[in-house]
Amino acid sequence: MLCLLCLPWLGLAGASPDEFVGNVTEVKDGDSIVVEGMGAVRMADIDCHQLPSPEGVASRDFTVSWLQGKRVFLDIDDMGSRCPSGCRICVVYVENPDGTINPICFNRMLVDAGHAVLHDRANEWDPSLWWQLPES
Ligand SMILES: [Ca+2]
Ligand SMILES: [Ca+2]
Repeated sequence: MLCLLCLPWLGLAGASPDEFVGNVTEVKDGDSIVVEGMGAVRMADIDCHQLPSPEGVASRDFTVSWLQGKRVFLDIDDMGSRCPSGCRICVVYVENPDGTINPICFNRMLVDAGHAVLHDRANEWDPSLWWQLPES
């Protein structure tokens, strides 16, 4: 039995990827997904290139390859911000093959891969902290 409380995310500065767990049923574009039981989710503090530009397609394909059908862990905005269409704003974490949570959030992975740029909006996160991981 997986012990959720034993997963090593507690050392993450300000991160709480335990607020929702669900499978990704749809990837709308690079930074927008649909999570089973949660609905539409917009990734916080980043902007991907827009579809249908080639860069937008590449961003979406990157997210599809990582997240489509996969289990994700969501840190939901404690300040309650929503995207213009009403969806939740979240930081997304992926699962390692051994079932632990990858401490590098997917929002950062999109930026590191060149598929998104930072856009620090009013919410609970300072995205610069995503590059400050604790020693393990
Ligand atoms: Ca939160
Ligand atoms: Ca922010």
